[in-house]
This record gives sequence, structure tokens and C-alpha cells, in this order.
Amino acid sequence: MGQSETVQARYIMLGGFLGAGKTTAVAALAQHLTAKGLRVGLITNDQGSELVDTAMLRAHGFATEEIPGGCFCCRFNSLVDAATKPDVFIAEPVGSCTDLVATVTYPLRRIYGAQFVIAPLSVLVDPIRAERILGLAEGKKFSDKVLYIYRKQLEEADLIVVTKSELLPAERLQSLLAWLAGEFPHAEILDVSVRENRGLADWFARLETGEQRTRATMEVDYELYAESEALLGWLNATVQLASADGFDSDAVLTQLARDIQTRLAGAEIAHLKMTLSPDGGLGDIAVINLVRSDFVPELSLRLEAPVPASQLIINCRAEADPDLIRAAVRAAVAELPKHFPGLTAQLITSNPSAPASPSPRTATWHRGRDGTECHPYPASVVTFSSASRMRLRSSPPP
Ligand SMILES: Nc1nc2c(ncn2[C@@H]2O[C@H](COP(=O)(O)OP(=O)(O)O)[C@@H](O)[C@H]2O)c(=O)[nH]1
Ligand SMILES: [Mg+2]
Repeated sequence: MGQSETVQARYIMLGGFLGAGKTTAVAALAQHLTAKGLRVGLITNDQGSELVDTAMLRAHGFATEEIPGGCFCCRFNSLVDAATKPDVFIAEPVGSCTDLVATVTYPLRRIYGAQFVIAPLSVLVDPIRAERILGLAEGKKFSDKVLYIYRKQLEEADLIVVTKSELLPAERLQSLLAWLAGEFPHAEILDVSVRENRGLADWFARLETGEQRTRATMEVDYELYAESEALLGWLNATVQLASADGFDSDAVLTQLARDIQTRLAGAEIAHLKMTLSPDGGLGDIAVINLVRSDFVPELSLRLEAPVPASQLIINCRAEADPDLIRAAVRAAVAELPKHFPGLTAQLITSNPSAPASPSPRTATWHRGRDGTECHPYPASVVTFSSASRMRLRSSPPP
């Protein structure tokens, strides 16, 4: 028996609602583990293709592949058999997804048995979103049906991880933590800030050494879950931008995000994320995120120099009809040349106007048949990255 067959790989899953900070935390955890000499494989799962998360992970130096039409467990087969099997898999499920223990962890245990140690399930929580949803603060929130998914995600967490903790004053953060502890007594509650590197060592240590407890399957009303999922319309689009004199990518992204935000004013945005990759570039990209309708779009990566031509990827998820989201994005793209003379913006692809809902009800998901149990999102894309070859952009080449 080869060494890779005797050593158990660790499977770590970071769940949580759209925009909670999963991809950011996945990248931080991957860097942490890679620095310890471990081989890390990343699995993200999102809807459609042309994914911002893929572009983000690539920009962090992870070799990343999108596997279209994938579903979590079936695809896992090929990843597990890969020649250079990772020591640790870190998985990010779709942010509107729940029942992960039954649909992912449980099949993993059954199909792969002793090959894996499964770490406690983390469910990440954006504190500002949480305060509103839980009624601790005023502000726009989703409809009750969408909140069903949100609560179910928390219900199955082993670790509830309040992210972006630097955003809340200490007193409000303590109230939120106390409320979560009272409401979800089976979970451990942690607070972290990836941006300020707070609380990460404690959380990561639990993920490196802990194991998920087995407990009774969570009750899920799949009719309600499907309705709730379907309320969150999504749109992925690719746009080619060009300007003979070069354009300011940060200004273009900010203008576009604000315009889409204004046009979707009646709907609650769960996550609008966009990346801009210069044609022929060396991997540097600009990234903008908006995680609430009444927040400001935030540039998390910037490009210094003016860009002559580049590809823009737009992923938008909001509680709105997909046609409305599509119309808002199209109109905002069409308006860009008015704000930036000399710029051309051509919409290359976008998903169909009414994408089939990747809802659990309509999905071909199978529970109970060994070897064929799948994550209930057959329309989604599994992204697999190898962090072992990762190189921080700021560090010198090896
Ligand atoms: N202020 C703050 N923002 C963060 C932190 N971690 C992530 N974010 C931001 O939250 C937004 C959503 O993050 P992302 O990782 O894409 O969330 P996901 O949808 O759950 O994968 C992005 O704008 C991130 O930059 C943090 O520790 N502090
Ligand atoms: Mg993500």
C-alpha cells in the first residue's frame, strides 16, 4: 500500500450565506496550510460558468479548473484519485445551499469511508447581515422564505463563525454572539476577521484537528427550500471592454456596480461580484463586491495602470426575478461608454433569461444509493484548485 493510501486526507467545508466571506476565508486557510507544507485542494461550487470565485482564486496564485455540470460527490471521485492527492480538501458550497451534512458529508463518509477525516462544519456569518436578519438591527432583509435557508444553515453548523468582526463595535458584536449562542446551543460560536487576521489561529486549529460530530439528520422542508432558492435569481455574464487610450478599471467597476445597485433598488442584493482581467495580463485583476443593497461596492483588488482591453466577469445574486437582474446588468453595461468616452463594452455571454432553478426539488439528486449520491446542484460548476503550487503574488518567484 502506498503512503497516500494509508494517510487519511482531511475534508474541511466552509458554508454560509452568499457574501458571508467564504472564498476569502478559503484562500486564507489554504495559505495557512500550504505554509505548513501540506498539499491543499480547493473545491468551490457555484452556479453557471464564468465564475468570479475562480478568477479570484487564480489571482491568488491557485491553479484552478472549472468542471462544468459537476456535482459535488460525483466529481469528488476524480479528485480523490488524482495522482497528487491533496492532504487537505477545502470545500466552499453554494451560498444558498443547506442540508450539507445529508447531501455532502454523509455520502462522503459512506462512499470513501476511512479515506477521510471530516472536520467540523463551519457556517460563516456576515455580522451586519445577521443583525438585520435576526432582528437585532433595522435594515432591509430578505423575505421570510429566503430566511428559511439562512436559519437552516445555522442549524446544522458545528462552528458558527461570525466573519468581518472588525465591522461591528465590540458591544454589538457581543450581543450578536450571545444571541447566536442562545439560539443555536449545539454550535460553538467564534468571531474572526480575515482582513485583520483576528481569531484565525483558533478557528484554523479546530479545523486542522477536530472532527465533525455525528448527530441526527436535520429536518428540511424541501418544498420550502426549493421555493426559497428559486427566489434568489442569479446572473453570470462576461463583457469585453476596450479603450484605445486605456481606462481606469477601478472607476469602471465602481460605476457599473453602483448603476446595477441603483437599478435593482427594489430588490435585496445578496452578492454582486465582478472581476476585471486585462487581456494578456500576468494574472493581476481588479475585484469589486457588494454584499447588501444599502452598502457601498468595495474594491478588494485594484489595478494600478490604465487598461486597454480586458474581460469583465459579472456574477449577481439577488432576491429578484432573473429577468430583472439581467435587464439591470444589460442596461448598466450599455451605459458605460456614456461615463467613459472611448470605452466600448460588449456583452459576450450571459446565462439564459430564465435559468432553470437549481432547486433541490427539480434536481436529479439521489440520496440513498451508494456511489451515486450527489450534491443537489447539477447545474453548478465545481472548481478545483491546487494550492500546492500556490505562490503569493507579492512574493518573489521560487
Ligand atoms: N470588512 C471585511 N470584509 C471581508 C472580510 N472577509 C471578507 N470580506 C469581504 O466580503 C465580501 C464577500 O466575500 P467572499 O469571500 O466573496 O464571500 P462568499 O460569497 O461567502 O464567498 C468581499 O467584499 C470580501 O472582501 C473581513 O474580514 N472583513
Ligand atoms: Mg464565494
